[in-house]
Amino acid sequence: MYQVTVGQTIVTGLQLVALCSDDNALQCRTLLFLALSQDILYPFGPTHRDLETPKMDDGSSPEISLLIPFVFFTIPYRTIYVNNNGVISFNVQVSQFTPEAFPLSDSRSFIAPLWADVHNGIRGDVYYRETTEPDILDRASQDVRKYFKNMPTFTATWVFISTWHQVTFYGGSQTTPGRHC
Ligand SMILES: [Ca+2]
Repeated sequence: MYQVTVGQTIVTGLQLVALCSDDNALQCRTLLFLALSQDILYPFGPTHRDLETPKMDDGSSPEISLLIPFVFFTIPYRTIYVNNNGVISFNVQVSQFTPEAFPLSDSRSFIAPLWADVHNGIRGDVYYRETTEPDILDRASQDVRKYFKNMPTFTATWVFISTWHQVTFYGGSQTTPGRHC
């Protein structure tokens, strides 16, 4: 991914964690993590049975069927796509590499943790998995209670983890990211 500078700190990993609870009515939230090291991120990669998007410019995962519907702005979605250019989308893949302001003029609906011209065909990996592992659910529940003060009893029953790990940008190389934005 593009290297992001936060203060004097350079961030080289990004993860979007989507999670839902069905305690009462189904409710879902998303958490975004920028990381200096893998320690901050939820576990990811092949050893955690992650799947990986195609290593190519502007590529996407196949349509991913979810164990539960993910509720986004009151609409339940039963499938999603993980797109290399930093977008989790509903209904359609997104190959668009130039971000634009929301709401989009064509009414597409998606989550854009890092909408940029990523090129993981050159460097890096885009991983994803859904899980109901107890350790992950516990961590997700604690994170939601920590970051959403109005949800002190949130109990995650499902989690989707997508990770852009050390990806570079279109025009980058094996030794980039080196561009700051
Ligand atoms: Ca791209």
